[in-house]
Amino acid sequence: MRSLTIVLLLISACAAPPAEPPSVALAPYQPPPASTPTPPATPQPGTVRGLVRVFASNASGQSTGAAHEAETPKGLGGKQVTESPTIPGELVIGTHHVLDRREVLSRLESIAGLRCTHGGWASEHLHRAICTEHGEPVSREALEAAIERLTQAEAFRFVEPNFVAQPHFTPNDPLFSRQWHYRTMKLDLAWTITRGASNVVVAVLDTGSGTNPDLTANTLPGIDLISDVTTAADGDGRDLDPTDVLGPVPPQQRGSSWHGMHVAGTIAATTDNRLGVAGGAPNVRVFHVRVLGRGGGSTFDIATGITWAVGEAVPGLPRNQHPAQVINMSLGGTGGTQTYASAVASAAAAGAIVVVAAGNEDADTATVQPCNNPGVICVGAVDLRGNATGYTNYGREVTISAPGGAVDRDDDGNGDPDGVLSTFGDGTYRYLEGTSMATPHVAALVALMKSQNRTLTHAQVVAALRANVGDSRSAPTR
Ligand SMILES: [Ca+2]
Ligand SMILES: [Ca+2]
Ligand SMILES: [Ca+2]
Repeated sequence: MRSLTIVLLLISACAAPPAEPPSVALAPYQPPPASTPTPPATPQPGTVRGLVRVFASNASGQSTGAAHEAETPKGLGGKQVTESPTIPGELVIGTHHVLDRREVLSRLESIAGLRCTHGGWASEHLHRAICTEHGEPVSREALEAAIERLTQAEAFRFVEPNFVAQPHFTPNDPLFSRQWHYRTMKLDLAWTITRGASNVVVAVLDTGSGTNPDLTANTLPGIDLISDVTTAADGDGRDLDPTDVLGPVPPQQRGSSWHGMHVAGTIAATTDNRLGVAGGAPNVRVFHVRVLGRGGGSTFDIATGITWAVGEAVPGLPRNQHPAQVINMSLGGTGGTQTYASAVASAAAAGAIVVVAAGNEDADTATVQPCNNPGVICVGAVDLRGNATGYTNYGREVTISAPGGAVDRDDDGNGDPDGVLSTFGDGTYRYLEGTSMATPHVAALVALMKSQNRTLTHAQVVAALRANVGDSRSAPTR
């Protein structure tokens, strides 16, 4: 079905778009900087003893992707970028023959009624005209009408407005060149339209928070909703400190997996700050809802997280002061249908979009919760080439696919694993792979969309996503 090759016209209503097609070129190899994104040290398989698991791994564990046919995705599907703004009152005029400035201005006035001054040459056959009316630049509409008349009269070889061209936003974060996963989604094109609104908030329901200076500025206060003391491993049940103390994934019994920190960094790592990585929605904000602890988490705690995140009253808890418009859940299992349905309905009623992972078992999503809840956007994983990864789950429940990476591959030959590079809670940056990593790419994209239009519903978001993806026969829906 669909791999996420996004052109983001959907969020471009009031945009200042780029003048050129986006670059998808991958960066050449560079020697590792001081803040080296460390290749995976220990396997973190997705399976844990709890009902609900994270969908990530930093070592493939799957030796073959043979279940998926390799095919290059089609790309942009013929979508056009929104027309650029123009410089008021200005025209660029191409001529067949060398004309002097008076002749150009004379034709503009006699044929189109335009009063202009000559604004110089780009070549002997390329002139600029600056046209005014009552001391103001001629309006865009009047210029368009004049261009029509001049074209009809064949006054020149061509006449067109002087358009504003802009560079694609390339953040100065030193590790951005290794974040191939944003470029394959064409998020760099999206960033010329919006980098997100600071009042759009994404809740990350996952393992808890850690410390990474590249994420701090975009992080709002969160909550620890793990009700079972053993699972929580922080000495108590629910509390207002989402700091992670123990990862959910054996065999690591000490320290965190920093799964939630990695997910949060993909959404909103501080961007263009000359440090570390970029985030997918650079100016939106995130908060951590700690729902996964030792061995995983419970569907009850996750449901609590959803309702609290969107600002609903939860007896016994202070109300969330910064309700989320988007919820990221890079987790799942095979139970809890009614519990998820109830919580997801609450999110929908609050206008929030719920984005979840499809899972990493190379299996059908029919029974995967909450992926199979019709109210969520369920995300599969593709690799650097846009093909389904060997691990991704697949099925008609998968809404869309996004870069999840493959850490045992180096298809771009840059010497680094083709995983998703993001923040860890110990201040480092790591490559991970998984539908867990694909999901926050879509959550970030939805946050950008919400930044442009806060009223977008689940159905509208899904329709917009589906209208702007490339097809790939190998992507994870069958
Ligand atoms: Ca606690
Ligand atoms: Ca950064
Ligand atoms: Ca690579």
